[in-house]
Amino acid sequence: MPKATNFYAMHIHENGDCTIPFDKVGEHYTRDKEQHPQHTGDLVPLMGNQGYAWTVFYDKRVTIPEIKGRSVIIHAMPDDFMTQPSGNAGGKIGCGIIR
Ligand SMILES: [Cu+2]
Ligand SMILES: [Zn+2]
Repeated sequence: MPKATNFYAMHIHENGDCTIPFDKVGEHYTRDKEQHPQHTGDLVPLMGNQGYAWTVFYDKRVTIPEIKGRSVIIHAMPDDFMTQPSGNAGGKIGCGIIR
């Protein structure tokens, strides 16, 4: 049986280029030179359920114009909300461009 629910780190990264293996997305998007997890693009964890996920949340950190054309990245592991520069969240397993 697969685990019912797993947590995956989710961030807005600087660049909207999802060319596999997602190594062109840059660092976590941040407006001011903050540290993780205070980057502008540090988001709530995604809860995966047997290969599927859906989420919705409020976030006052970002405005729509500043994130258009950037990317949302899902990582293989949870974000520890501590380790610099990106929360020790493992590899990038999903990428989408914000339009
Ligand atoms: Cu990330
Ligand atoms: Zn971050």
